[in-house]
Amino acid sequence: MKFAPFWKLDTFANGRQVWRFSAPEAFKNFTEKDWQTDAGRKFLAEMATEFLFDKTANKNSADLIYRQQKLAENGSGFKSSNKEKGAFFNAVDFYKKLQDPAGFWPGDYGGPLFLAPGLVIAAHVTESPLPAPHATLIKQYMLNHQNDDGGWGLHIEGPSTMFGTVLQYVSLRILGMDADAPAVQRARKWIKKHGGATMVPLWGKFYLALLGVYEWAGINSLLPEMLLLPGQLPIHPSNYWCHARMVYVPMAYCYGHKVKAKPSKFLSELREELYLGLYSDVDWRGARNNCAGTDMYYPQSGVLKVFNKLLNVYERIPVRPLRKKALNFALDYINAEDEQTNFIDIGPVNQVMNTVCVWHAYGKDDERFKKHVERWYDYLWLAEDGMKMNGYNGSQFWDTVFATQAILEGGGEKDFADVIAKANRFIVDTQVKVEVKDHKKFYRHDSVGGWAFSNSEHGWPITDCTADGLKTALMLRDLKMFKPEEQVSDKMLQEAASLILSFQNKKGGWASYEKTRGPEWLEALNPSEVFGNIMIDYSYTECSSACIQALLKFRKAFPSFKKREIERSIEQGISFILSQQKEDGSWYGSWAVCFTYGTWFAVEALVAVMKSDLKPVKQEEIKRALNNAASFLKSKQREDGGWGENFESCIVKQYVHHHHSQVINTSWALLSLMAMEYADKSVIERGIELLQSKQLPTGDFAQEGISGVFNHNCAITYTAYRNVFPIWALGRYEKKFGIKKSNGTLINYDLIH
Ligand code: LAN
Repeated sequence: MKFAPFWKLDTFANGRQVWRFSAPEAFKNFTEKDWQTDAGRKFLAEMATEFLFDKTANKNSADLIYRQQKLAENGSGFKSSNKEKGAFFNAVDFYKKLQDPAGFWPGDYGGPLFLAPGLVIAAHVTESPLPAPHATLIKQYMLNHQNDDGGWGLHIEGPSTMFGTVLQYVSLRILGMDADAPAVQRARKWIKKHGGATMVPLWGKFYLALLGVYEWAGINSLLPEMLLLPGQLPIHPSNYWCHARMVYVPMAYCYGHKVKAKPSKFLSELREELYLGLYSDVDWRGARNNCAGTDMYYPQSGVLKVFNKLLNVYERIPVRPLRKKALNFALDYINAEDEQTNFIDIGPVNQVMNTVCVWHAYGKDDERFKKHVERWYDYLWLAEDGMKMNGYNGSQFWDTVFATQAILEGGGEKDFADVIAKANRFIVDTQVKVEVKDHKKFYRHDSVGGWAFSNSEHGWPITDCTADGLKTALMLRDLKMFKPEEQVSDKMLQEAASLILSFQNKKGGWASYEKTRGPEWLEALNPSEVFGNIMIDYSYTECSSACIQALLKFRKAFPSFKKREIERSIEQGISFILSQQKEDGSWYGSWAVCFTYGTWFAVEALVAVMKSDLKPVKQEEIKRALNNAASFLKSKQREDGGWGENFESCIVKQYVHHHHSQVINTSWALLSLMAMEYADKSVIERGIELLQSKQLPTGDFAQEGISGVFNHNCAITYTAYRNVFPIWALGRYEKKFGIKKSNGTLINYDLIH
């Protein structure tokens, strides 16, 4: 690696992580112009070749840049593992080397292919081009992930879609590739073969319209006035899932103002490249409801079609004062979200859209615009396949609480006390301590006591992040390793528990960020075409299980705090989980792949309640549910002793085997079986043997298939999972049965620790 050393991950105590480029001496202080000189171009081109990524064996990169740099920094990273100590110890001993001094584990959270194009387009529209070294590696990433047929998927593992292809096409052109470069030509061929860019789904149309290479007339009304409706009306955006809401607001702003990049020769060329005929001949109105078959996951409902027709009629002569008022409110809303999240915003989509809005409203010299641009880099991640845009500003908190629980499960606090101490610090620091400004005015749920998925600068608390934060904080408290002032205080533990209670839905389940607000029929208005279940925040098995587990643990530590309320809440939560079980004994997982994940969560909650002194009303039902879950898991065990689930499972909602066993699915299945003390131990033994056989000499595990998902259709990378879940499963095993030698004989665990 000659060029990677010029890239360095800057990390901060609050979990912020930003890749910085520091050029070698000869290129120091290079301006954008300098990079265009022969010497500059040569340097960049050579750098790009170092990030050529061979995806024939696996489309997933393995986060090698960060990992190799960190291991090199720690010196001892490449030593092979300690045979005496067993697989759990070695897995943790490796993983600890990747921990940041601030206590979290930085890592790749890429995967979706519609995120970086949003940034590239926003940078172009706002005439704030990305620095050449970043642009070079973003381009390389896109080229690396081009499918053999010339197109790009919705995410790195997916088949080509119009959405993925049009967005990468436009991005590659903006990033300086010629229209006749072979990769660009192949992409254009794909686009034309599938009907041209009028077939791109709504979000693609939106981005193209911002660029001025698609007409706003070709988009159904996004009616900013929706924000002025009474909040009680289900279609008011305050009732949507927060991600849909926070993306709707800047989209409506841009639509209302018909925001558009300054015309240029380049953009006129682009206009003529994307469609089947001449740009001037495109039937924009006729294109509004077009969507390529390759992309279609959630077709427009009849209700949405009627709704769109009505709105489009209004759009011919919108009521001026109303429009103005709505757009002003949208801008207030954007400013509030920016301020509440320190310009990180809830996610990568509204971050860049808000950037464009703020640029449109206040111009490039405004502080707010500059703050936005600074935060772009919080979303960019560098790996051996180039520079990608993460699905969030990182998964810092989530990975930290999982890693901590996994290490504690195997009694790792003795050998890894410093790892645990750092994680504890991070958990204490990232809890939300002050209420978000104007949170009621902008439809935010309370936040104090909660934890976000990434860090506190981002600050949107999530039900299960809060629950796992609370659970982990209680586990750390049980260790009695820390002074009271070093750990989450009793008061803040209680705040977390109260917040969890306040998040619970009437029917007993928990959604992701807020309570479910709108009715289920709102999904009929989902206009995205590519995502399912985005309109409201549904109750999820995973979120509900995490909340139940946390409340059960909390109740033990604080038996009299909101006693009745907590007991009722757990009881109702359990009913929800039971109601979600499928015929075959499994649970669908909404946030990772897939049934092994959902089942693991459900089983943990059911086992935890059965083990507690709270005697649930539905004991018999729980026992039956656990038995069925066991049969399900057993039925999916493979010849080699492992479990392997394909991302397809999430889409088709049926278990789909992967080509190979996967360490992550195997770990979830094993954790579930061990939690319920599955009687046929050979099933567990074979699974553990598979995990051990897959452990690399360093203690690491290879990156296999992609493991995260959202909205049923888009995959997302969780780099930490390949380490954390084997650690967890091995820890549980060794704690119970002792260290298993590779030849199958056990070593007594107590003699070693
Ligand atoms: C996430 C990341 C975290 C994830 C868990 C906490 C793991 C989960 O248990 C609950 C749901 C949640 C919070 C989640 C929801 C959807 C997110 C925010 C993401 C997968 C990260 C990216 C994704 C977001 C929607 C991507 C942008 C796309 C849109 C459709 C707006």
